[in-house]
Amino acid sequence: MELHTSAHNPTPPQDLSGIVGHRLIYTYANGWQYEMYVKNATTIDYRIHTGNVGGRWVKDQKVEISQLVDDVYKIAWVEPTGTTVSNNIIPSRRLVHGNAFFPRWVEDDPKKTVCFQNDHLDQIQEYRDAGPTYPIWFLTEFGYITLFEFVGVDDESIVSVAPSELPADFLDRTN
Ligand code: FER
Repeated sequence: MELHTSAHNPTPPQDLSGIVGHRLIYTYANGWQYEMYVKNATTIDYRIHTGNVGGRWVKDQKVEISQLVDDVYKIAWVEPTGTTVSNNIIPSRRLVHGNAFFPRWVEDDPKKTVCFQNDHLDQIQEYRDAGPTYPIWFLTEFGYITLFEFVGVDDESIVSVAPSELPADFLDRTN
């Protein structure tokens, strides 16, 4: 069924069942490989496998998830680092479009953010507050989803170890 909005009702009905409880592994056009587990309608866990912050991983990042139309979603959030991310995800087309806005200190020294962030929140917030924030580094890339699978909601075992602790063939699994 096609859903119509109007000036009086601009928000379409929201059905997030096509994205919540799913794991996505995707590769950006610049070669960076990311994994996102949409743990529930307000929370993601993620791991960054390769790229300038390869090895970084995060649990319990609060996010806003919107269904734009049909199988088109937007997931957006603000990191404790000060980085903001707004990604469009179209699972049926295996397409991600990522927009990430990084504070200057992250671009200057990305390794400062490579850790299991949950164990270092005080340090990360010190970095964030020390800056510099500007000029923001704006990264915009398309990505391709190599794995998209339903793994269930609120499962703490899906993202529970560092990228380096995963089996060597972890990223090879595609569907
Ligand atoms: C993504 C793009 C950017 C993503 C995370 C980031 C989990 C940002 C990470 C960071 O703070 O370094 O698709 O997905």
